[in-house]
Parts: sequence; structure tokens; C-alpha cells
Amino acid sequence: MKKAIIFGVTGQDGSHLADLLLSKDYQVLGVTRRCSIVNTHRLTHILDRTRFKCIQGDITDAFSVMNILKEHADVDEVYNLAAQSHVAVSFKQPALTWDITGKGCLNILQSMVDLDMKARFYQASSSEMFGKNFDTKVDLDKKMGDMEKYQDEETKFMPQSPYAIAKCAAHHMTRLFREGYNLHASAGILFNHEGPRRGETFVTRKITKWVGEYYKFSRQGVAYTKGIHDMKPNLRLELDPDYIYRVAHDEILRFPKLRLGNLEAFRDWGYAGDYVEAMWMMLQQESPQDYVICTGETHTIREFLDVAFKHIGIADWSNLVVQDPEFYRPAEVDYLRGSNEKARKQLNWEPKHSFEDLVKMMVDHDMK
Ligand code: NDP
Ligand code: GDR
Repeated sequence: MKKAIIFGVTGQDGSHLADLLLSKDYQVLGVTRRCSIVNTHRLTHILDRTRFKCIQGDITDAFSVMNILKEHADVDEVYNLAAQSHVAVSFKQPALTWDITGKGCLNILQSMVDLDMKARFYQASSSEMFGKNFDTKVDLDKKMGDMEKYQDEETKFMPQSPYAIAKCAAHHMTRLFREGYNLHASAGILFNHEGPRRGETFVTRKITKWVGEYYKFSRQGVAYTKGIHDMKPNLRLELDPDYIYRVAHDEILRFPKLRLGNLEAFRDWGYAGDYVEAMWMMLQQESPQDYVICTGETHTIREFLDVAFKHIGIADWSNLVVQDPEFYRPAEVDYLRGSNEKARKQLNWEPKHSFEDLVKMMVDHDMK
């Protein structure tokens, strides 16, 4: 039976990866941080599985990382998904982000070398590392104009946040340990991936959560007015149905607006469940390498809003969304669209969910 350790198991990807590895008959050890409140809600469905175990540790504490790896030096695979992963938060807490997202990776790599471990290592790198940069090529389909913009394994990094800079450091450290110490270490440069388990402050989930709540709230309002209309006249007493309708309608108007920042940024959004398969596939390759994982399609936040609102029957959401300076960042990444040619050819990986499927899946989940 293969054995894997996941740093960052309580996160969106950690929980999907644990599911995947368990389905492949692995024994899975998940590293969780000490927390004053239970933080394993994404793992509830697997906590009692005999092949799954949580072990306490913190990636910023080199002793803790070393002790965990020493105790489980026989593992086959080590996945580093642990991060302070919120880009906007990284501007407010840059040193913490550096310690977790940057230096944390070094703590694992150095321990693996010092312990002479033979395990394969995966680093969660990010499309944020490309930041402002992209390459261009002639757009043969003319879908995107004369030239299409994209990022792939050859595109130079131009990071735009403390988070992205920390990810670049960890990415280079992974390459260095691969080349310098002959470690089987691969980095997946993953573009944004989402799903119902996504943290609620990332823009996709923030939108679908709001849309789901709004749907339920407005349904209640409609049900309420309909209930009044359907009452027998003697039960309706003196209430004027139009008045009742207006009250319910005013209630709906009072529902807090959805407050967002920049709606013009482009993101290449995929489904998290598809992307953890790519992580695993990378570690099954004979030689360790870095791969871009993405869909190859890009959409603005505005387009995400269009699909999410349309799914609950709203064509014009302009009165429901407010742009709030609080959610703008000191520096933005304007355009992300990956090219997944290498992953398709070498890993035989491809995304299984379209953009529209993804948005609808998330809205459906949040409507329940
Ligand atoms: P999440 O923010 O959902 O999960 C991050 C995980 O890291 C959580 O389990 C968190 O634990 C853990 N963690 C944070 N600090 C520490 C620490 N000091 N010690 C140990 N564990 C810690 O991220 P995702 O699941 O979305 O992403 C997984 C990885 O992939 C991250 O590294 C992220 O930066 C990267 N990535 C994500 C992309 C995406 O679109 N989702 C795209 C590209 C890269 P806790 O629950 O206790 O906070
Ligand atoms: P990102 O994801 O920064 O790409 O990083 P996020 O969903 O936070 O932002 C995407 C885009 O939406 C804009 N935006 C808002 N973002 C948030 N969070 N909240 C808002 O209210 C809002 N309004 C507009 C942002 O400005 C941005 O342009 C994610 C994380 O998972 C990283 O860990 C990962 O490395 C990258 O994806 C790839």
C-alpha cells in the first residue's frame, strides 16, 4: 500500500487530494494545524476512514516538519499544499505569507534531504507567479483577435503580490533541490481552480454563496406573498395584497448588496477535483518536471457574474452588485490564460469541467 503525506490537507485542494489518494488505496497522513476551533470540516466524510489519519504540525516550524517526516520517512509521496493562499491578505500580512508560503516549502525540502528520504515531492506553485507577464502567438482561430495571449512553462515570472513572490521562491527552491540533490521534486503551476469546497472569500465562492443566499431569500419573499394571495378572503383580513407584495419586495431590496472589487480581471478557472488528479499524475512520472495545469479558457469576473446570476434567472445584476474600494488590491494580475499542451501530451491530463459547468455546480451547491 502506498503512503502519502499532505501538508495543507484541511484546505480545498488537500481535501480533494485526500479523497483521490484514498480512492487509489493509499494510506493518507494529513498535517493539520493546532486551532482553537475544529478546522477539519472539509474532511468530515473521511475522518473515520482507517487509511486516513491527521497529524498535528505547522509548516513554519522546521522542528515540527522534521519530526513529522522523520516519523514517516518511509512515505512514497509528500504533497506541499500548505499556504497562506489569499493574494489580498498577503498585502496585509506579507511576513506571515512569506513564512508559510515561501519558507515552509524549504522546511520540507531540507528535511527530506537531511533525512535522505526517497519520497517524491509535489509543490503547489501558482499562475500568480506570472503576474503581469504573458507570451503571445498568432491566433489561428481568430477567437481572440490577431494575437492570443497565454502563459506556459516557458513564460517568465513577474509576480505582483507578496504571495506570488513567496510562491516564486518556493518554486525555484523546488527546482534547485531537484537539480542539486536529485530529489524527485515537481511543481504544478496551477491556474485558479474552484468548486463547492472553495474558501468563501475567494471571488468565485463569494459570488456563488451570495447568489445562493439571495435566491433562497427572494424565494421566501415570493412564497410569502403567494401565501397571502392564496389565503381565503376572510383570512386575508384587511390586508391589501398589493401592500403585502410591496413589503416583501422592499425586504428583497434590503438584502445586502454583493460587494466586490475589480470585475475586469481575466482568470482561467477550472474545477479543483480535476486539478488534484494532475498533481498525482506528476508524481507518477519517471522524471520530475514542472507542468502548467489550466483549462486554456479565460473569463472576466463580470462573465462569472453573468453565468451565476443567469442560473437563478437574473439577466441584469447591476443593481445587486456594488464595487467597493475595500476589495481592490494595491497591484493586480489582469490577465491569466494558460496553455496546457505539455500536461495534455506528457501526463495525458485534461480538464473535465467547462467554465459554465463549474459556475452552475457552485451556484447549485450554494442554493441548497
Ligand atoms: P486553501 O487556502 O484552501 O488551503 C491552504 C491549506 O494550507 C489549509 O489546509 C491551511 O490550513 C494550510 N496551512 C496554512 N498555513 C499553514 C501552516 N502554517 N502550517 C500548515 N498548514 C498550513 O488553499 P487551496 O486548497 O485552494 O490551495 C492549495 C495550494 O495550492 C496552496 O498552496 C495554494 O497557494 C496553491 N494554489 C491554489 C490555487 C487555487 O486556485 N486554489 C491555484 C494555484 C495554487 P488551515 O485550514 O488550518 O488554514
Ligand atoms: P486570485 O483569486 O487572487 O486569482 O488567487 P481571487 O478569487 O481572490 O481573485 C480573483 C480576481 O477577482 C478579483 N476580485 C476579488 N477577489 C476577491 N477575493 N474578493 C473580491 O471581493 C473581489 N472582487 C474582485 C481579484 O482582484 C482578482 O483579480 C487565487 C488563489 O487561490 C491563489 O492561492 C492561487 O495561487 C491563484 O488563485 C491562482
